[in-house]
Amino acid sequence: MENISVKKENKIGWIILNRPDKLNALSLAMLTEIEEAIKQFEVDNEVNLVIFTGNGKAFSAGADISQFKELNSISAINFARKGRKVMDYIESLMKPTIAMINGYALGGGLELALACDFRISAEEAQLGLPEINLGIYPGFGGTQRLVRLIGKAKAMEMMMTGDRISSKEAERIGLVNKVVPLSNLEEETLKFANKLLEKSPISLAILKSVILYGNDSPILDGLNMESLGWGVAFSTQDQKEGVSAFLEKRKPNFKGV
Ligand code: CO8
Repeated sequence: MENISVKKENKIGWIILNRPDKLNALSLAMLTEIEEAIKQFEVDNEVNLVIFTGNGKAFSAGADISQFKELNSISAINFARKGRKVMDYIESLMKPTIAMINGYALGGGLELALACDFRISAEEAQLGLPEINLGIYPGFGGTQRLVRLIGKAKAMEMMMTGDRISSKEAERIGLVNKVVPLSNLEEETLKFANKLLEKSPISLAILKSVILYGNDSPILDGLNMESLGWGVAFSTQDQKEGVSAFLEKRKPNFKGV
């Protein structure tokens, strides 16, 4: 891969955006590589969780603006749809995902982080959706995901002013889960990841679908999904293991089946 680097370590799949000289701007080629990496991690039994981060001083400064010059209305829609497709794919991955925000997370870069389940940010990072300053607006799902995550007022403020906010402010408004100094970012992210890795991967997968799809449905449908998911969880060996471990006063050993 030319624009990202990928590695597997201790059940974690890493996707590291790797165009540091361009602040990890998301080109069409990079989006394709991210999609490919997700495709591999999706079916890899040695990967139970995926972490995105950036090489250098940015997580990602957004879609590659240099590619905008060639766009007309049709190709702009295609660019946006390509990005959206990749973000939707990330969001729907049945394994937990974490954006480890090491620096600027702007525009499409923040939209990528929004498609992840969790965001852990370096104190030094800045977040924003500055597209309005280019005469456009977020096009990789941000207009919808940000509103759902932090509510309309703050989301509209971020999108309509284009102002960047600090990680601390992002934490205050519920945009990021945790803020830590850059020097501890990887350690703290791994601590968080390891908590998730101790759980049953299959229960996490069912829970993630119930939360994601339930959240976008009328509440009765969501509640029904919750009950049905419960039934599915009870058909797994991990559920038997979890209950047995509790009764036998030991730590469960979940296998993801
Ligand atoms: N695209 C392409 N190149 C970029 C981008 C970008 N988004 N951001 C930075 N770069 C490049 C710079 O051009 C520069 O390249 P070079 O050295 O060749 O001149 C290099 O990265 C370093 O950047 P700076 O010199 O600007 O670094 P600074 O530390 O001075 O500034 C900033 C950092 C503040 C992050 C600044 O680079 C900046 O404002 N970047 C643009 C941020 C932005 O506007 N992002 C939104 C992009 S649009 C978007 O994401 C839309 C998503 C939906 C798209 C739908 C498809 C149509």
